[in-house]
Amino acid sequence: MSNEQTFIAIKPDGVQRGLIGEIIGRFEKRGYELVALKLVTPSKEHIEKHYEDLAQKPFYKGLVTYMLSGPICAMVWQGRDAVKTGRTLLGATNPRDSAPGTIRGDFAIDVGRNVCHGSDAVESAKKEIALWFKEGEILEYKQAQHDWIYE
Ligand code: YYY
Ligand code: MG
Repeated sequence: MSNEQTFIAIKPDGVQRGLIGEIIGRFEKRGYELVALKLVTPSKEHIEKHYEDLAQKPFYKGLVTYMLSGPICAMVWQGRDAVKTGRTLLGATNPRDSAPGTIRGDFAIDVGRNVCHGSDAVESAKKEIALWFKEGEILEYKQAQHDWIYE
């Protein structure tokens, strides 16, 4: 499906380190279509909801504090296999295991400062997009380069 959507966020460290353009560029150059984008400082409740599945993990409290430490660049990217390929572009959760050439493999060292978030499944992408964006904030348009990317 070439209209699969995934939620990608540049975490506070990525924003503060000036990596927004670099990260957006990787998705753009791969051929994905940006359909929503905003810079936000979410509430504690919002972050807790976003990471609710991890509430019992020992790193949860630190994760929430980290995610509240500055603006987050929230995005929706669209294209064929956007969820799976988005995760590939990000690299492994722990940058120690992320291959060079991936975002985390190129720009991060510690798991608790891993620069970016990406949905891990189509279902969670739908939930995350609904949590971070209102309906009117997600655009529908045909990328000018569409027919040069898809056969
Ligand atoms: O989806 P992804 O971000 O790759 O990993 P998750 O298992 O969903 O964990 C979310 C987030 O939690 C991760 O990006 C960093 C942080 N974290 C951590 O600080 N320490 C761990 N051992 C595992 C995850
Ligand atoms: Mg995750």
